[in-house]
Amino acid sequence: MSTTQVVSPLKIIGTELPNIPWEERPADGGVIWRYSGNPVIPRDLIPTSNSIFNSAVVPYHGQFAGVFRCDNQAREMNIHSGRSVDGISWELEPDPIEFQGDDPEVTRLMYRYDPRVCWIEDRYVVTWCNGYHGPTIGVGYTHDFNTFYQLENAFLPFNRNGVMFPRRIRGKYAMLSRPSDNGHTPFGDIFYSESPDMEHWGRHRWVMGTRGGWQSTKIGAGPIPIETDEGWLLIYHGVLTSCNGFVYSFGAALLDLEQPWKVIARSRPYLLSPQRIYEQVGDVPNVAFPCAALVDAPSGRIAIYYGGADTVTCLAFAYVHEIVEFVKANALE
Ligand code: BMA
Repeated sequence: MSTTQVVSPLKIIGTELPNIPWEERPADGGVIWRYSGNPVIPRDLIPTSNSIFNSAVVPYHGQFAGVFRCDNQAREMNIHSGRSVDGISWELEPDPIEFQGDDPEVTRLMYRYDPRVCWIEDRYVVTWCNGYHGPTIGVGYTHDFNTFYQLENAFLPFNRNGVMFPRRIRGKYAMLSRPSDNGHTPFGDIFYSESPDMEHWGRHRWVMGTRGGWQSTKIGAGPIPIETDEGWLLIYHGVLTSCNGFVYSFGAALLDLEQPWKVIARSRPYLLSPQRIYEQVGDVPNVAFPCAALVDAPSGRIAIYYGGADTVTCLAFAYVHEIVEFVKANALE
């Protein structure tokens, strides 16, 4: 593993991650390039799984841990804990996470999918799309990826893509989300909400909505936003409706640091669209759906984890400062 020295005026707020999974940019690579060994997680890594995708990983005690969307062979959607030494080769718990909580009305399982994991203050906060008479945003936390505690659902149904910011903003916890409907929602804008206690969410602000092309049907926040001195780098998915159905790509935006509902710039082209066979062929064709990014702040290297075709988990690499430059140089008006 080599660490290319990149000179950039952009300052990334974060820690070093010298063992970030990494592969150098190939000769024909652009701003973002895929791991040559994709997919990193096959659909059948655990005996009961139909598919493992749209999953979230974080650094953990010098190695890596995460929460993984595993749809089982009954096609029930749930989330599992997992660990890895190198971020590429993963061991997942065969059984889904069982959340501890005060109120069985809240912890009762309907379905869980599309987790995100965010280190905030002293714990790993997990958010996911939680079935509670329709999809809403479930919130929980863990200290060790063994015991997980569940808090109140953040919102009323219907909502998806709940993504926490990694620190308080203006003294409050902050989350992006995407209000939706109970089906394969044909619309969707990103909103910002804040909370004093991670249970009561309010002061909702509209962040951004659909635009042309790859982001014309709906958009939703992807990985935990990355803090830079120029703003929050948000990688987000965008959906277009083709004659064959939805196509999920992802791009990036830069949000104001203290008022993240203010968009500084947003990319007109996508960063990555489903063009490889493992993104085009699977249970849901043409889906590249990012849920996590590891960051090595000093070098700016990031490793983006995304689901391929709602079937497998994939990895792509980029530099934070190059994505920020890409967003600014290719910004929507
Ligand atoms: C969304 C979610 C995602 C999925 C996507 C494409 O509504 O269900 O988990 O990747 O559709 O099927």
